[in-house]
Amino acid sequence: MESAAFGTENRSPGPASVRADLESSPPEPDHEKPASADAGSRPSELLDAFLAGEIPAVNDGGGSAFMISDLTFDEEDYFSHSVGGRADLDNDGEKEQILNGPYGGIYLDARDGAVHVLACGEGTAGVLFYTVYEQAFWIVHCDTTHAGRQVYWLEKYDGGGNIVDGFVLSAEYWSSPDDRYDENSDFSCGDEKITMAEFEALREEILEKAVFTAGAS
Ligand SMILES: [Ca+2]
Ligand SMILES: [Ca+2]
Repeated sequence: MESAAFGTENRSPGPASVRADLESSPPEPDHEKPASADAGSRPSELLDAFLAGEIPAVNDGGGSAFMISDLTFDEEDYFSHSVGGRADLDNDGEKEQILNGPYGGIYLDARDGAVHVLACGEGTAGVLFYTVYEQAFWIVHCDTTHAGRQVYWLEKYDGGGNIVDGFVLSAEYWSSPDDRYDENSDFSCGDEKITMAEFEALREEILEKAVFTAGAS
């Protein structure tokens, strides 16, 4: 994860949000299992094995590995997860597993004989969703619920867990009276300044095919 690229307010890194879940749902002491299954296991079988509680998911970003039993699955709990669908989030022809949940939940990629965290919701200033843009899947974090800004961080992955393309689409209006969004806001896409109309057109394009994975349902 390139967590440092995101804002810091009201955010916790993925592993911490997983850890927070541990407090309401104590882990079972089965972390001694090997982190990888048979090297020949297909991605879909590895994801099935994770969902069945047979293997952990590893977090390349430095967080600890976790079992599905470490996550909260309780409809009554706002910080609950639920098993979502599968989609080719990294454009490698294999489907990844979505766990709907807090701030967009967790996306899991099976590769090299193990299940890896590909992306996770990072708080209200880093809400996770995915979309299809320019004929590819993109993983997006967004910050749209705070005053003074609307920011979308878009990242395109390959099957090796690498980010192969990315850009930030943003509107900032900190300095306007009442944090008001209008044509005088600062709009940018990557390094380029754009107009409000260009910003809104791009935002519409990105949101048109967006799939939101926050919440447990
Ligand atoms: Ca894929
Ligand atoms: Ca993959």
